[in-house]
Amino acid sequence: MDEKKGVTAKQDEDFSAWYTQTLLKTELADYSQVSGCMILRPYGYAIWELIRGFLDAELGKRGVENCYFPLLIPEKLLAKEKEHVEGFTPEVAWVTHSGDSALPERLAVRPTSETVMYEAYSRWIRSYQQLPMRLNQWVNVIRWEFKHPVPFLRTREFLWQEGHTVHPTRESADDEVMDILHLYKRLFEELLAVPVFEGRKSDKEKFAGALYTTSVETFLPNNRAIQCGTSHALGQNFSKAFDIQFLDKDEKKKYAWQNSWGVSTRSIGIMLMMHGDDKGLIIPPRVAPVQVVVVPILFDDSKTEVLKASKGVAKALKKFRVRLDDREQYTSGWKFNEWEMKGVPLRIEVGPKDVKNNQVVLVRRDTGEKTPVGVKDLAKAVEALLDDVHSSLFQRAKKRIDDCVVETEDYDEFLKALEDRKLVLAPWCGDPECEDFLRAETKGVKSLNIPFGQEGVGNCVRCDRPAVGRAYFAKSY
Ligand code: 86X
Repeated sequence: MDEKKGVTAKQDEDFSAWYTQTLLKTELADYSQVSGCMILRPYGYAIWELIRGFLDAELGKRGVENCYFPLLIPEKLLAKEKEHVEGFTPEVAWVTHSGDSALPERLAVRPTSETVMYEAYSRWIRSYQQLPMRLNQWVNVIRWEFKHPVPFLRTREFLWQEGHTVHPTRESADDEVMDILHLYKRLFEELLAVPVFEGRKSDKEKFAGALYTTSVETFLPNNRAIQCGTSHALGQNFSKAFDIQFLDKDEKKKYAWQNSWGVSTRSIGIMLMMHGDDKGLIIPPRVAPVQVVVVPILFDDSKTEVLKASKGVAKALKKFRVRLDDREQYTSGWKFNEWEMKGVPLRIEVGPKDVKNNQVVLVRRDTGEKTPVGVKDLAKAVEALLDDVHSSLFQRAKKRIDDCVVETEDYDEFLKALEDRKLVLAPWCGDPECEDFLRAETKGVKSLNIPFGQEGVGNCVRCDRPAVGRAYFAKSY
């Protein structure tokens, strides 16, 4: 028999070893020959497809249409919005040759699609009647980073959706920024069971091409914060650079108001880190490629009945993503370990005694709790249990994060909490210079975001000038 071992690294001893070992052993992802570029195996890619399914349905309701713009961006076009590209230039990958001959103009491999999309928008948009225009694309992008890669969280190539919308007024654009931000919060909380906090990015941390940037952020079990998604108000910065003007109702030509927003495959890594344990992954039910695994417990004298009953169980659960593991070369114990490691939220054991009693045993991955259930109530019980696994995972993560929050107005306490790897909430002026000082004094701590509606909370924790709100700070990815 195959003696494939489970996860041996322990979260408490070496979280990053636990993480990479788990990804590899569960066949979710793999390394490739290019540093920073990873393989998404079917089990991992299925999670991305479920995320996409949720967002496509929600974006569709909002009148967002999917499209595809080219991977390659001429240098001239990329350079057109110098201000926002400048800081990123070392990360741009270039196509320079076909065969042995140099191209007349080198082509950037898209690091993001503002320039290539907005060049077309300037040719397409003429009238207020075309607005708002809302396009989205699901694509790969490349950013040639030099920090050490972390699967899903920091890779040179990743998949994302990027939405790019055009509005006739500032109000229409502002409303959408918040609507998409709330949608991202729902994606993380209702699908991935990852608690997030919404807020506005500091001037230092916002996208340079934006008027303002909003984000959802979270705090991982290894005491590092991470950005989960961003929704930007671009104002008229790009419409002026790319000449995107429309004739309004009042017959005046106006520059359009634009937004862009994105969520990437990083969301998968965040979810996996948030919920896993020393046995391996725990995948929240709504994004689990396999929600229920049925494992027959086979003995020579009852094999036929048990297999038949197991098939019936799998059939009765067709509306879930169910898998019948009837492989005969593995013991049921081996299968339990394998599916636990792979993070399947619910296991159904079917043994000879269960068949006699017309019942099965449900086992939760998150708590290990076992519940016998009669076969006629099965679909209902499974549905309820999956919902309960989702809320338990969310609550457990929420509590862990809340327990790490330190709220303070005192600078010494602030520094101490950051040193202790807490998630710190403190009144802050928001000034880029103050953020530079903070970063220098704390070995790289950044502001995450500034939750909305926190104005008038006193004075900045560091410089004592009036605070613009309370900001979250932590060591982050
Ligand atoms: C910023 C902004 C924005 C659409 C999003 O965050 C959501 C979806 N785009 C992306 N950004 C860059 O503009 C950028 C540009 C270049 Cl040239 C680069 F090499 C890296 C970049 N990284 C981020």
